[in-house]
Amino acid sequence: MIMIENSTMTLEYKKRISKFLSLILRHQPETINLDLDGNGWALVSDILANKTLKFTMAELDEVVQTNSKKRFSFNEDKTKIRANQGHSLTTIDLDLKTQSPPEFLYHGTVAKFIDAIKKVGLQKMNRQHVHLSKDQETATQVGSRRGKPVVLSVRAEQMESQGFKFYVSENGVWLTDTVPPEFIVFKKA
Ligand code: HQG
Repeated sequence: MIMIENSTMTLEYKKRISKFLSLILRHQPETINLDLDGNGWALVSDILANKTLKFTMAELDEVVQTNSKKRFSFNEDKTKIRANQGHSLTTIDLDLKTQSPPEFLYHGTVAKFIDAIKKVGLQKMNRQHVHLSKDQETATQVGSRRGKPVVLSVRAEQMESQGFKFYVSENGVWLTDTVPPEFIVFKKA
């Protein structure tokens, strides 16, 4: 077994742990028989005891602190951990507070989805919410995960004035339930 010192954790190893945490905290806790409470919290001790991917508390701490998107949070005494957003598990209630959005929010996607989005708007697909970014740079990065990015502008303030609710996750992602096509600005390709 390769021992990895806290201070010398490679980016690759951190990414492996981060992906593992996303899997068990957002999508499939059953892969390691992990219990999540109604608000998405798991016991850190349960995670460290898992047999699939071994790491120490110091390594977990480093992954949580240095994660570029702040995907995970500890509770105050670091006995519990949860994902800040992105769940596909429908039973998790993150207890998000509504917030008033800026005039525009942005959504990064790719060209092959545009026809469908024009017809039915932005949908949650496999997640609990539609994810929106506060700036075009972030939306460009989100879209780039799937290919050449297309950034859509969403008239968020106008949506709110018509009764749509917006939330912000712990790590600054704007969330809403759906964005009907009439609130989306489709630029010509
Ligand atoms: C598209 C990552 C067809 C949508 C990112 C997207 C983000 C539609 C895909 C976070 C559609 C869903 C979320 C419709 C939406 N017809 N396609 N009506 N409506 N789509 O991954 O927003 O690394 O569930 O454009 O950085 O891409 O996980 O959502 O392409 O913050 O922390 O369907 O995931 O963060 O894909 O990404 P996703 P997303 P993490």
